[in-house]
Amino acid sequence: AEDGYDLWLRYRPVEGVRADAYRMRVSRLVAGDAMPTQAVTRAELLRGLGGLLGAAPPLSEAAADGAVVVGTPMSSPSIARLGLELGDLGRDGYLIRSVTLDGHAATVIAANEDIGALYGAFHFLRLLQTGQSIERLDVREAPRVKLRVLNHWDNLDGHVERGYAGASIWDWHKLPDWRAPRYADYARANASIGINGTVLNNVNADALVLTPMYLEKAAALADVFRPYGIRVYLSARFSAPIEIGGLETADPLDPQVQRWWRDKAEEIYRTIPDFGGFLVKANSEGQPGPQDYGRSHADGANLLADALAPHGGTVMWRAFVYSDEEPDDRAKQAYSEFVPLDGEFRDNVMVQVKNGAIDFQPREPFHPLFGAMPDTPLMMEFQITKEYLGFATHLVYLGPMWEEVLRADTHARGEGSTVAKVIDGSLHDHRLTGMAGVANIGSDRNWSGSHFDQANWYAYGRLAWDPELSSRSIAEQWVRMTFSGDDSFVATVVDMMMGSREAAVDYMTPLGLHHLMGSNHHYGPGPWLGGGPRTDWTSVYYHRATRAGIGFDRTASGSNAVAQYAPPVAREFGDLETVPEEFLLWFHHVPWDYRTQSGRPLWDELVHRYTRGVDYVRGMRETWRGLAGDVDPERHAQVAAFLAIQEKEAQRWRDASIAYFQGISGLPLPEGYAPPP
Ligand code: GCW
Repeated sequence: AEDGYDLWLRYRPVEGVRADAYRMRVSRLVAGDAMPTQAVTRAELLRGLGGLLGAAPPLSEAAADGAVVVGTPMSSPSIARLGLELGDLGRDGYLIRSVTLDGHAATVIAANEDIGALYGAFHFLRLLQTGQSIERLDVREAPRVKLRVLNHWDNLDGHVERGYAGASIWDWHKLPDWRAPRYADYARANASIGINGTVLNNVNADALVLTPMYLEKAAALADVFRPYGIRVYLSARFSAPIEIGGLETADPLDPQVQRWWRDKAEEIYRTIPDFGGFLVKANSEGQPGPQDYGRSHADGANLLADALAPHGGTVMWRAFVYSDEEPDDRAKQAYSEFVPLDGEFRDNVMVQVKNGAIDFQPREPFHPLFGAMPDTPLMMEFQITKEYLGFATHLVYLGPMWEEVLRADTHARGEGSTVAKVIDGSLHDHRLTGMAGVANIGSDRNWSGSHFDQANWYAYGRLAWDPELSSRSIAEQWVRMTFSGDDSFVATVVDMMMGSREAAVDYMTPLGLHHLMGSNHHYGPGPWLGGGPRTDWTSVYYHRATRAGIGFDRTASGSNAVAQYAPPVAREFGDLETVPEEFLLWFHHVPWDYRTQSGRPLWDELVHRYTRGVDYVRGMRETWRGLAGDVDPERHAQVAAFLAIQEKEAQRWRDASIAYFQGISGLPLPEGYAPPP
């Protein structure tokens, strides 16, 4: 059934002349299976080529015309004999090349390590899945980022925090004895896009996950993932020494606490020899942390880093913090707390920074920490699950949002100091590099809660591999593999996807507005929300609308958050003349009649954009309706139904927001715009 379970690894038959051309080039497969990674590589090629070409190529030992030869110089005598230049490909890189082997036209997929060959095999399959020529191949690929991990916000009771795709896929109850086949499919999907790590449990962590019973369960998952090059990590609760260790303190400078973590690390590595390390959320949103003992984030991170170091583990310490006291501007807190600690972290610590300073909003300027901690490797944290972008029903392709952030210029070392170069380590010369994506995966048959949300998982992996890829080309590949290779279908769907994020910004939070969603659920509009325990959890704190104007003044006359950026960026954002209009109300408080670039006064422009967002969704519905013949009825119907929900919700966002802001501005709707009901 076309239920989406196969993701982008559908391997449906290629038709026509292209199929014949492929068959000529894929007459047999030369691939070993002596090691687990080799075995899964060979199995994937047989499965993929079998599906794409109608029959799997026979396995063979010797080269022949049309042989596909996969392996490393160690595993494959043929590859060793070719004397390929593999030096700079590292552990994960590969090359794919059309060669002459013992007088035969063959294709080699070669790497230094088995895992590189697996990545190469997936790349080769992708060429066929996307209808590329495989006649004269000369591909060289190596990832630009070392740790490419998913963060599951999965609780041990099966609930997924901010998860919209059913319950957790980890069936803790049946682990370790029952290893659901789905775990291997999860690993295949991730390996196909280069993901090499997964944090199994929520950053709001339960210390129980570090007890022997759960470590056994995690070890079973690690066994399933290992052949696919995926390491298991766990979120560690900072107070675990108290909760499961019987200590009275979790003070990072206490020798007993240090010993506890060292012993715990040893125990973990006895159970999971290739354990990746810890992810930690500390002193944020009520989580325990080093500050509870008057210590710094560096003290806390180094405690765990020292425990993991003898085993080669890494600490991913989150910078998503905000203090118990109410700030003058929450956007400034992570920078204020972390920049003074630059250089104080151990070598095996990475600081994991969300893309923006508030919280995964539909649009935020890049986080001011990027570029501001030259002596600390910073990891990117993107949110694949769409907490603030309509959950699973809204069709919102996140590729353009991530691309926008990665291409943003921090100016930390002059022009061209993009966020991508911070993340890939090239800007400040770091070898430890990483990207994290908060997973959108659950027990739903289609994994992600909707067919189009699979694209976000896919795009995340591709960008973690190469942060400079274009989100359009990623979308194009994904559509070809997931739906159809028909050029006009692909162009239509890709266009629709590419505009979808801007549409969500328009109908939710245009012109730099942010954090206007309903409290707790974060789904629908709630710009009117004020009061409560902390103003920085409300909406009115962020939009600051009055009869006179709207927006958060983050310039020198306001919170001066803008000063956290490098001077050229601070100047650009801080000046009304130069601030990009999409960040206008993020940085400035302006009167309702402020003239925007379109010539419309601000109020009219807001109404225009809210309306434009809804119109875009209506357009997507029509477009999709027109594609009924090009997609199987099952998936077509679900996407259509979800688009109908999205239109209703977009309309609600628009109407509610306009009605609310109109109540403040007191201004009439511009001509031609329907009033909210
Ligand atoms: O985005 C917010 C979410 C919380 C989340 C927190 C975080 C895991 O609303 O659910 O908690 O951020 O990133 O720590």
